[in-house]
Amino acid sequence: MKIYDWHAAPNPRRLHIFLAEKGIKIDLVEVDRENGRPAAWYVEKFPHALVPMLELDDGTCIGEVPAIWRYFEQLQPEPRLLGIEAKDMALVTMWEALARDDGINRVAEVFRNTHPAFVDRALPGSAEPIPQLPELAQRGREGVARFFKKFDTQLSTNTYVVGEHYTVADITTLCVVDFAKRVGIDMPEDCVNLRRWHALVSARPSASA
Ligand SMILES: N[C@@H](CCC(=O)N[C@@H](CS)C(=O)NCC(=O)O)C(=O)O
Repeated sequence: MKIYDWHAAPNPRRLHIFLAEKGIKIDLVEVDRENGRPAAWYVEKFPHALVPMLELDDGTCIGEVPAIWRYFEQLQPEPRLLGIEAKDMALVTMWEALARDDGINRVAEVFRNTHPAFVDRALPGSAEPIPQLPELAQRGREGVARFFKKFDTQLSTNTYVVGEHYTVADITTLCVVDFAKRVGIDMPEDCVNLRRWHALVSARPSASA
């Protein structure tokens, strides 16, 4: 099996960190870009035109990071990164989804609606031109501010995003905070809980996977 990748991109990073935590090594194929989009050969193989994607030895193509996580968690359960018992699993799923929807998608809204490389490519995965909208960048910035506050509050009573164990909720949240920094938005000074947590999870070897 192999993973099709854009190594520096935030969604593939969610997968790299997960695999590093589990100690799983897989062949990576860096997808080349054509006019900024994934190359035609890749889109033919995987018409959703997004990375990362896991291709199994039988040719099955699995996209969407949580689907790929679930596949590997089933193959190699330890360390458990999707939660352990029913309540814990539900909370991990909830907080990971919040980090994705309130966090990574809001930063992406800023990034894709401002960066010159994304003119007419404001959403990923589409061959149709999608124009940049400055209003969406502004809405994204406001969303990122709400994300910081929400996660700072959650981390005021939790060592990790959900309780005392590192999970995929931490992985996506870390990718949000570091992606936000790339677009010039840092954690507010008064988000002391988020900052404490960020130092903790950034010190794990997986953070540089
Ligand atoms: N929901 C998807 C998001 C994947 C995604 O948006 N990947 C970006 C890279 S971070 C991409 O493929 N971009 C392609 C493009 O910009 O055309 C997942 O969980 O895998």
